[in-house]
Amino acid sequence: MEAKEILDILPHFALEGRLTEAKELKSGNINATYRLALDDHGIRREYILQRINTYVFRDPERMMKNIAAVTDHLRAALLKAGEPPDRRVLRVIPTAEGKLLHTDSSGCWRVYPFISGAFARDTVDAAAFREVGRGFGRFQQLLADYPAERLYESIPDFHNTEKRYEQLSAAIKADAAGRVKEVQPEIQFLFAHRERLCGIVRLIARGEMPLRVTHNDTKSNNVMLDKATGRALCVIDLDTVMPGSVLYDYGDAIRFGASTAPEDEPDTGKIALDMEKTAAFTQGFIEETGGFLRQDELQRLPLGIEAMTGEVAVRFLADYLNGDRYFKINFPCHNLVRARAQIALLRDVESKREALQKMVDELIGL
Ligand code: GN1
Ligand code: MG
Repeated sequence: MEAKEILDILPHFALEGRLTEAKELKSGNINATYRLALDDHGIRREYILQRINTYVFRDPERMMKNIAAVTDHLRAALLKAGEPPDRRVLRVIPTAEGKLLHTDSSGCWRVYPFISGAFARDTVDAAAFREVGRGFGRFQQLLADYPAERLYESIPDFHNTEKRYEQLSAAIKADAAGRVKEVQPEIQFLFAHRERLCGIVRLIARGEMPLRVTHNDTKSNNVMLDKATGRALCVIDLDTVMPGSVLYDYGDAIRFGASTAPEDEPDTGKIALDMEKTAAFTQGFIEETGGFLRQDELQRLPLGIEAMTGEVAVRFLADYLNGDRYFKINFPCHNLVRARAQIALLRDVESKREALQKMVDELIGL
């Protein structure tokens, strides 16, 4: 993306000022994200401009309606709780025509104000990870009375692990990139874990796990923390807010934020679950959600870690076999490295199953 292209996009949005800086933020795997600074008569104003990946999000207009509805609800809930919402909830900046998106031949674009005095990180220490837990927990709490069935499913069956296995089976069958022969141990490992990893799907199907409004992409870098106080301020990346299980949000957050190594660490010997970070996140999360989640949901939180770690391994491996069409990659076997890293993490999580259950049981007073 050239600065010139950004200059072409900006006049379509209801923004004041002249562009002075544009920087691509590379941590996301799906959309293209730019942090912009504008000079508005001597005042510096910062924004996030994103090009939505329409291969992944098939109906961006409806997705943006979800985001507008959810952020309106959050804003009202914060005001009711006596908290100024400005830095605590995303705000969609409309286009000059009053729409939520600008679409032209260069893509599908949206703008949010950048939240000032805040930061988000892939890697956080235990204290900051507790805050991330509070942030995602509070998000669920503020949305607990939002009717989940009103939300559009921006990616149908996003955390339906069973469907993810079906997609992996189809990828193996098609072998579009001729890579199946290289990944036999990974395929065997993942299929041997199918029953266990589809545990949440089974609970939902049997009516034993409620559907709530969930975020569904709870990486630590999706909570902005206040630079001044270190406290959780605002949950971002609302593209996949959909009906789901609390185990998705809890499990995905732990698999990303409590691993001792990055999600794509090539040296699998470095990958383990950090129990101190896991406990810190769990405390923060339960502090905010303990009041409305059912006891059986809380007790089952550890299953979320295994299910979300295994599910994303299935997704990375399927994308590798399909020839890397979904996730952005930085080198040719990036998706395979990611899948192997998640398998290594899953092995370690499994070995800590009892300790994880004990930790959760103690925190919920069992
Ligand atoms: C994608 O792009 P990002 O970082 O928001 C993906 C998540 C995966 C994650 C793995 C819509 O998230 O489900 O867990 O990569 N988002 C989508 O890093 O597929
Ligand atoms: Mg995301």
